[in-house]
Amino acid sequence: MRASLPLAGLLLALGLPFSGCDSVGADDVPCTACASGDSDLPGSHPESGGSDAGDDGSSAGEDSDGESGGDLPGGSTDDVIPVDPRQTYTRTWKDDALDAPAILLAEYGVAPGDVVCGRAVGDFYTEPGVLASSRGYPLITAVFSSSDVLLPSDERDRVKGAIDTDDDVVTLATATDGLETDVAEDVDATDGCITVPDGARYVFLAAYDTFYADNSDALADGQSFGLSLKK
Ligand SMILES: [Ca+2]
Ligand SMILES: [Ca+2]
Repeated sequence: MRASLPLAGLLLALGLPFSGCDSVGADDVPCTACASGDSDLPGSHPESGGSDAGDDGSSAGEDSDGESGGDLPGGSTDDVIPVDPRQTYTRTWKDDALDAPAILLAEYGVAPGDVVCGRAVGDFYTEPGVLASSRGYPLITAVFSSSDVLLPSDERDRVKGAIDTDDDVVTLATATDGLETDVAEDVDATDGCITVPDGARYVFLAAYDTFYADNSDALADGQSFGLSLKK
């Protein structure tokens, strides 16, 4: 067992994948093990054995935190990166969108070559009364970068140090005037694992949308919108 039962229970209680992500050794492994709550890896179920944890495993709701990063903002003891649903690194037009902040990977203990798994938590309203998760689109996209520079919102290639990865997510044209927003380097971060590319020091995250000013956090199940991160 690599983790204590309270942690396992906590992750499961949050609906987060517990096993698989931190044991992926190969590049570009599909993240089915991460996405599935009932992976067949040993130790993934707190109710199946686990007598080595030293307690009765019934304390799923307590605040014990077996990992570093427990003090990060986001209201969780896991590494959840908050994502304002109005933020993006893509081009916007006639839209009061917010600039996506540059997130220092080292702050989350992530370095090039690491396999990290991300999963959107919470939900947002893509317009009043419409949950983003109801659309069948990605929820969060990401782009790695060598620098923290984000160019003005009317430029298409805003992430100056963007670093390409194998996968691409196609972002949609702006709601107003239909300007193209898609760039080559970004990926769908809604639910999957990726190898952090060489040279990456930062990551930018965006809610997936065509118009950002009317977005708001849905606080689904009391959870702020964000990206749950596991190494
Ligand atoms: Ca919107
Ligand atoms: Ca793209």
